[in-house]
Amino acid sequence: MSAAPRRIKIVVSDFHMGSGRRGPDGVVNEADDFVSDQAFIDLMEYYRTGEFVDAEVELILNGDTFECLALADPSDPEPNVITARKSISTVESILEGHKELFTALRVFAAGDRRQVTFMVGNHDQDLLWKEVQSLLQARIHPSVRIVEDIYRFGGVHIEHGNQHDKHNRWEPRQIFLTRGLPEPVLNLPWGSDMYLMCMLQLKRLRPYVNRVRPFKMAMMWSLVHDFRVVMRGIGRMIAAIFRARFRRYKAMRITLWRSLRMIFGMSVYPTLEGAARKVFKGDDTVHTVVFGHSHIPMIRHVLPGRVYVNSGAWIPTSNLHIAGLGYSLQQTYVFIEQENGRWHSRLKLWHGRRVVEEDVIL
Ligand SMILES: [Mn+2]
Repeated sequence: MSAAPRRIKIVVSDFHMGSGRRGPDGVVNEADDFVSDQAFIDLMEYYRTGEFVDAEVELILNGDTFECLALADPSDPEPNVITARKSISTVESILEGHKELFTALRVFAAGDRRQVTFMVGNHDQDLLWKEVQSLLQARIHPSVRIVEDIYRFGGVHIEHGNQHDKHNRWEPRQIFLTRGLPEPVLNLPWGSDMYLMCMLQLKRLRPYVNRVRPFKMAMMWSLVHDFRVVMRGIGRMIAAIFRARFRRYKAMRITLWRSLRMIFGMSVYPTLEGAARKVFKGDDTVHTVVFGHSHIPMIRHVLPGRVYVNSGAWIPTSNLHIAGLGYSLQQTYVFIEQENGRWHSRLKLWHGRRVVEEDVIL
């Protein structure tokens, strides 16, 4: 008599993988924040061997796996006009820059009882193109699944989370813009558009800009210690907002009013607890909500018997909050297992097995 195989789902998110930590010329590429290739390769190996060799394991990469926004070509005058062709070349450069990781992903996906699923996030909205989805299936495995919005099974609700954050939310009824354009382009959220049109230049100047939390304290710190760059950033933002009003393609223009509404409604890096509560209230059958996006790993019983888990992010973070002061890299993931017919989730920290050295990101 053989026991039924264990059923497990592993959720990770926010890898923000770029074109590799080293450029083709061998020079360090500061734009790539992801240095956990070996650790993740080890995690995938761990969950397909030993006690898990016969288990049914699904690996869910819950959005922002690919850092497509930061890979915009600096010489491109319209980085926010993202065609399928541009997205393919961006994703190809990420597959190339993290070759070993994707080879390991291919090995993982090839198993009969294993599945690889990509969710779409706001930094890898490019995965919405059918052409990009086919590319991933061709390069990794034909069984690879891409979920564009929400993934639900047995009372578990998984999504990246940006759709609950108005700055980074895209319009689900119109994911591409076509009117008045020579070819379809991604309909970017306001946050992605501004990231491309001003934050990116700032990131080239201060590569850690997106890795310091909380946002308010990072602003205060920078006002005191890096005044000129803050002023430059604000100047660029104002210029970008004004220019957004007069763009070549009408469908891509952003009114001043819309930008002002976004800026004054700002809550940068929310924990998304409120959004989780809303999902629970909207559906009685959901007992677990899993998000990424916030980069803040957490597990909370927001309502009796119902749990919200955030998978965190696999990129280094500088925390300026007094309660968690310092620089850290927490390779967190959500471990979901079916026990007696019900899915139970836990937040875990991957320590890796063979990692004895790593690139330093400062
Ligand atoms: Mn995100």
